Amino acid sequence: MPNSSDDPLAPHAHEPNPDPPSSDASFMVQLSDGRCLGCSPELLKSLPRSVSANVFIVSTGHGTSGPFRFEGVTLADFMAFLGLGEAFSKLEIVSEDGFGTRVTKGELEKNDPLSPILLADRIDNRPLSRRAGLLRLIVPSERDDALRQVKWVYRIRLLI
Ligand SMILES: Nc1nc2c(c(=O)[nH]1)N[C@H]1C(S)=C(S)[C@@H](COP(=O)(O)O)O[C@H]1N2
Ligand SMILES: [Mo]
Repeated sequence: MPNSSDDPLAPHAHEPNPDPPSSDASFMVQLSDGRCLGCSPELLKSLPRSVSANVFIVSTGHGTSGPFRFEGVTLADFMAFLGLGEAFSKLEIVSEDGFGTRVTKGELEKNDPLSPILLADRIDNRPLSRRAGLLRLIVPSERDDALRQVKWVYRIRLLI
């Protein structure tokens, strides 16, 4: 019988990984037919910019840090820029270390303009370092265990 514990993206206890899996912050968007588009964080600099302020990173093992002001491009704007805004019902956002989460289209549609779901490349008015997670997915509504705050985004996969 399928068990949610077989799914690494289901809620689970997790010790945060402090070390980037690589030095290269390139990432890819994987279409539902398997094809991949290569992307670089540079691309985000030329897109409409958004901010999520008052974000807390709540580690169950190491306490809470923040509030932070994360800046970047909303995940919704990024997918629309690629012309893929209607091409999925869910997105799977994973790092090379296997950590990840899923975001539904419904969540993107009801994005709070004051705290949207972001692909963040800046924190507190400074560039986000690779060590701190470049690119980092920020899901401001998650305030329990940081299990959706994906550091080192490596692949955004479209699920239909
Ligand atoms: N890629 C990746 N992202 C991750 C993790 C991880 O292990 N790998 N750990 C998560 C957990 S459990 C926590 S508490 C936070 C820690 O974020 P920080 O290192 O910025 O404090 O990152 C989250 N994002
Ligand atoms: Mo955590």
